[in-house]
Amino acid sequence: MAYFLGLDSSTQSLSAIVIDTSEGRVVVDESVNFGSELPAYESPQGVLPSQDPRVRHSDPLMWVEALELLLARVRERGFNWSKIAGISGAGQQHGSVFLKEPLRDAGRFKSSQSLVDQVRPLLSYPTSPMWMDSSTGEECKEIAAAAGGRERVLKISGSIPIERFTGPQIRKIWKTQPVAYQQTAEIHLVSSFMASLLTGTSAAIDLGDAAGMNLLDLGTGRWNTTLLDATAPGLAAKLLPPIASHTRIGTIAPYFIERYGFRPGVPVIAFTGDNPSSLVGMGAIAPGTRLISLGTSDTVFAAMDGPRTDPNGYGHVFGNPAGGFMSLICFTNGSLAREEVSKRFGFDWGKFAAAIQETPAANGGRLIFPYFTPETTPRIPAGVDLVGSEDFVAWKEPKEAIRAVVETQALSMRRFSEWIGHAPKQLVLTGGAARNPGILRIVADVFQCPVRTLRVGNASALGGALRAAQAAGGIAWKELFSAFVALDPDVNVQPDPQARAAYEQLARVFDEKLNARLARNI
Ligand code: ADP
Ligand code: XUL
Repeated sequence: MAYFLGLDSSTQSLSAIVIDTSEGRVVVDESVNFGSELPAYESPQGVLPSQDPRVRHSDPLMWVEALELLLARVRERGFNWSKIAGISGAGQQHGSVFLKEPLRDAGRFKSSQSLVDQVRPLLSYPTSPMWMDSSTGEECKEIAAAAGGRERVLKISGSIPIERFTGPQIRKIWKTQPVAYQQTAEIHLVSSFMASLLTGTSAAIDLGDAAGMNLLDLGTGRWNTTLLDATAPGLAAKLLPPIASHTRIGTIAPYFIERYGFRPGVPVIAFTGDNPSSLVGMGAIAPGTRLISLGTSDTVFAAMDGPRTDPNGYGHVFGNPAGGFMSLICFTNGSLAREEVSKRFGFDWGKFAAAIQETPAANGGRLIFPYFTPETTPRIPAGVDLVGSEDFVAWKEPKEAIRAVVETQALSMRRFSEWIGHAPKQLVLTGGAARNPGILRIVADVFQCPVRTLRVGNASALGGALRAAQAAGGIAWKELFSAFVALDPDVNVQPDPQARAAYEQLARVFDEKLNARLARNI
């Protein structure tokens, strides 16, 4: 049996990739978009509406229903799920799911009823705080104070207390929803929640995703008592001990065997975070390649030799699912900001790319900050006008405005990823926006570095399938990468050396303007 399934439960969609390792082919590549296909959840971009711009939650039942929809659709299109020999996957990082009871009986989900109806009563809190939430500034301060300072939290967990990270989010639930917290028996990340559904039994959190919680001791790979105590009382009892990412957590639950025709006994390998999974899906488990994912958020990441931390407190250290560590910097206003400007001007992605081609590098020194929602890198809280809407209104020329937003994003990625060290020799890009030639051009010119993309677009779902093949199928990474991770021969964007000086100048403008705005507003 040579078919392996990788799932990716991301912000806006759930995707599945099936690889056939005997033929070296991707045989299924399918997605369910939450906003357009599950409108009943009223989450156009995968997130529930909220009066407070800092609060961002999602409905975990939407992810459950998407799983059913996806499995049914792939089967309707003629794929037989009984071919699958191993499953793994990934979830958007940091988001938490609160369960009233641990799942112990793999047979508890009955195939005669929908999974959504059976999961609903298990939730001790109906929604999941997710990575775009920035409402836990107070909790971050409290955790830092109780744990001996931000630097200490950084040293132990690889990140200072971060608003979107799970620990501060859990603390907020404990403070504001004490009954729900008290009724919670188990807390999951999106990754371990999705894995638990598939096996019908509670899945532990893997070391890759666990590092995004402000709770893990990176050195020992265990939950850290100081951080647990600083976060919420009784937290240790609500978390299963973290596990290595290659751990086989169980086999596919009878529910999926009966409903979708999976073979009994198919192993499920621990799920991980979408970024750690992309590291695998991009074949970059060893240090040396710098990766950029242009999804809902933009992330810059790379495998690391050791757990070196960002002295400025913006970057993070996560677990590398293949062992060791990875660095990551996350920019909340990635595609969110690009969508915002393209919508304002009524530009589709084709016109968006053309706008960049028709305007000069560095736009004569003008910038537009892309902070349409609160930003994590640099930290821009809600209520602060950092887009500089006065600049925006003054932009009579939409094409220049589009270039300005993307250039500012690229400059920000360059500046805030400097701590990773060594200048990259090549950048490999993935995510929805990596299809846009205009964006690739700007990234190549700003970094003065060649930009490549991969043949299989969804690196996170592919990473899930590859991890399943490695851990459940015993296939070596090298073999898997040579079969499935190929650079797209048609995309090789060389930097324009003539743009170098213009971007050095623009980088200085960026620093000055950003520092001035940060000083003025915060
Ligand atoms: P996520 O995994 O975070 O849900 P994806 O990597 O699937 O995100 O990327 C989805 C986003 O990619 C869309 O929201 C859209 O803004 C953006 N996108 C899709 N196609 C293009 C394109 N041709 N140019 C620019 N952005 C695009
Ligand atoms: C990473 C982060 C996002 C989410 C959603 O720290 O918050 O990239 O994983 O993709």
